[in-house]
Amino acid sequence: MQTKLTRVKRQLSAIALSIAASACGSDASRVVDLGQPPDASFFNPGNGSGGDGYGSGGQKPDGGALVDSGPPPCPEEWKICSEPFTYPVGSETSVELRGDFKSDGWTSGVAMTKAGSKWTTNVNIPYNKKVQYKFFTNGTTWTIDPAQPTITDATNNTNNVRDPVKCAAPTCEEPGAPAAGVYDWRDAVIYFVFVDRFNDGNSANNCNVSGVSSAFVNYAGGDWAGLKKKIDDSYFSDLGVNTLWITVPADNTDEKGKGVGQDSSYYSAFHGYWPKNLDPKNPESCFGTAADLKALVASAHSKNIKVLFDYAMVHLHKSAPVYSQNPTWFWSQYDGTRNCICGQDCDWNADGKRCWFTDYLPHWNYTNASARAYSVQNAIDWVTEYGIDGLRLDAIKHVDDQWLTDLRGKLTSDVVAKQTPQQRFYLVGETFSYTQSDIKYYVDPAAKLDGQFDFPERLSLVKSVLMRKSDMSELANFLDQNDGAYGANAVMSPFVGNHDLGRVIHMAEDASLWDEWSNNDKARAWSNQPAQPTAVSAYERLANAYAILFTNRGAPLLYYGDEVGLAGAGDPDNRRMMPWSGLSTNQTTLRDRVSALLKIRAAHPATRRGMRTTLSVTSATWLYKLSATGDELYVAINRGDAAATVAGLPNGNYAELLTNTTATGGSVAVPARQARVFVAK
Ligand SMILES: [Ca+2]
Ligand SMILES: [Ca+2]
Repeated sequence: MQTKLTRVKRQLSAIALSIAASACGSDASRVVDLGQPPDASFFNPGNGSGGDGYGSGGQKPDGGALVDSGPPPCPEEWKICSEPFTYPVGSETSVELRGDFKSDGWTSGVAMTKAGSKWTTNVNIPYNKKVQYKFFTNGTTWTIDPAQPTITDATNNTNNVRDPVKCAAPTCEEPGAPAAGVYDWRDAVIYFVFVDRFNDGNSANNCNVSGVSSAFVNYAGGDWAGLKKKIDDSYFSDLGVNTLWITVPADNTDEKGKGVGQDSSYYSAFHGYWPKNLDPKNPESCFGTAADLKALVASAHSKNIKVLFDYAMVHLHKSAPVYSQNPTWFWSQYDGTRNCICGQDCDWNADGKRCWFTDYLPHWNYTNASARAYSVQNAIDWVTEYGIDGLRLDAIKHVDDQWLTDLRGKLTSDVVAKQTPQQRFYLVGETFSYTQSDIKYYVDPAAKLDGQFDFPERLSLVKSVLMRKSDMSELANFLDQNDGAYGANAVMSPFVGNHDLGRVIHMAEDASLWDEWSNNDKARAWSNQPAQPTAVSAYERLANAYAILFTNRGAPLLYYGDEVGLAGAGDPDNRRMMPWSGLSTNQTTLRDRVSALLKIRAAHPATRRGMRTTLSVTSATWLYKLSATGDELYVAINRGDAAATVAGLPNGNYAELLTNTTATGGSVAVPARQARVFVAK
C-alpha cells in the first residue's frame, strides 16, 4: 500500500525532478569496461535447463508434417457478427430493438424497418456472446416475440435470447485501430534523449554555469548536432527505435537555481525545464542553433523516425521577459500573506494548478484567457516551426484543463488539418501517479491527450520481474485489467525507467538498491554513487522486463542509457552522460537483446496490438499468447533464478526468435532469468 506520505513525496520529487536536475557530467570513465566474459547463461538457451533448453525441443510432433491451414484467423474477441433480427408485423407503427448488445442498449435501441410481414434490422454483436433483447413498440410498449427463444430471470422478467451468437462469416474488428491510412501510434517505440547528456557534436556551443554545486549538475556538452550524428549513424534504426522525445528545446536561463523542497543544491538548467525565452526561432544555444534543430528533425524524418518535443507549460523562469511584461498572466507568489510555494504554505494537490514549484518559477495562470492563448499559440509555433510529430507535456496535472482542450482544438485546426494522415500528431502527457484514475482523467484522444506514461504498469513490472517481490500471476492479472483501463483508442506509453527515477538496472540487482516506489533512490545521488553493476543477473532481469514491455501494447518508452543498463541513483545521478565506449559485454549483450526484441515487435503486429491470453502462470513464470489478424506468437518468461519448465505451449513445431533455435509444444524449459518468443513453424 502506498501511504499518503509516500504519494506526496513522490509527487514532490516528480516535479522537483523536472526542475532540479543534474547528472554526472561527461565523465565517461565512470562506465568501466570490466573486460569479463558474459555469464554463460546470458542469452544462452542451453544453460540451466539441460539439453537444448526446450524440453523435447527439436523433435517432430506425432503426425509428421503440419497442415497449412492458411493465415490464422483473428482473435475470437475481435470477431463481430452482423446479426439479423426480425419482429412480426402487427398493428404497431414503430419497433425498436433493445437489449444488451451495446452498453446503453436497454435505453437507446435500434429502429427496425418494415419489410413485408416483418420488421427487420441488423446489429453488430461480438461472436460467441449471449444476447438478451426485447422489442419496444410505438415508443411505449415492451414486448417479446414468443416465437423466438426466451429466458426468464429470478424476478420473472422474460426476454428473448440468442445464446450464443455464432455467425458463419464474422468480420474482424480490431479495437483502437485508426482509420485506414492513418499512422497508428501503437507502432511507435519512443526513446527519450536527454539532449545535454547524449552526445556532444559541437564543443563550440558548450555552456558553463558558475556556482553550481557539482560538475555533474552543470551542462555536459550534449547537443542537437550530436544527436543528429547518432541518427545519421543509424544508432536508433539499428536499435529498433522509431520515435525520439527530446528535452525542452526552448532557451533556458543561464542562471543557477536551487532545487525544490529540502534540496539546497545549486543546478544549471541542463535539463531544459527552466524556460526563459519561448521564441522557437531562438532555441537553447547550449544545444545549438535553430538550423541544427531543423537538421536534426530532417535527419530523423529521413530515417522514418518521428520527433516529439518536450513542452514545459507549467511555469517560466522568473528572468523570462514574458513574465516581467505580463505579470497578470501568472499566479502571484503571494496569496495575501501566504507564500504559495508548493509543499510549503500551498498544497501540491489542492493548489497544484497555481502554486510555484520553487521561488524562481512563476506558475502560469491559464484562467487568464490571454495567457492561455499566448501559451497555446506558442506550443503550436514550436510544432509548425520544426514540423515535429508530437509533444510530450510535462506535469500536465498542474495545468488548467482548459489549456489542454484549447491546445487539442488548435492542433486539430492548425496542424493536423495540414498534415498527411501518416503524420497524425501525438500528444502524450506526464502525470506522475500510480493511480489509474489520476492518469486516465487526461486521456481522451478527441479532446485531451492520446496517452500518458503508464506509471502503474511500470510499478507492477519492476515489482514482479526486476525485484521479484510479487508473483508473475499478479503482473498478469494487473496487465489484464490495465490493458483496457484507458479506453480502446488511447495509446499509452509503458516504460520501466525515466529521468525522475533512479536507474532501473539497480532495481534488477540481486539486492535492489531501492524499492518499487523508488524510495531512497536519491540517497546516493550526490555521493557514494552506484557503480555499473557487474553481475549478469541484473542485465538478464532487465532484459526480461523488456521482453514483456516490447511484446505488449502501447508505445513503449526507453530512457536513454537503459538499453545498456546505465548505472545511477535518483536525480541528479540518473542523468549521467551516455556511454559510447567502454561498455561491458553484459551491457552490449543487453543492447543486442533490446534490438532483437524490437525487431520482433516490428515484424509481428500481435505484439503491438494483439490480444494477450495467459496460457500458464506461476509465481516465477508466465506464458502468454498474442494474437492479431494473421499473426500469432507465444512469449515465455522465467523471472526466477532457477531453470523452469513452462507449461501450456500448444502442441506443434516452433521457431524461437531470440535464440534462433527450434522447439516443440507442450512444456518448454526456460533457463533462469530468460525469455523466449515462439512462432509456429
Ligand atoms: Ca556541445
Ligand atoms: Ca540558455
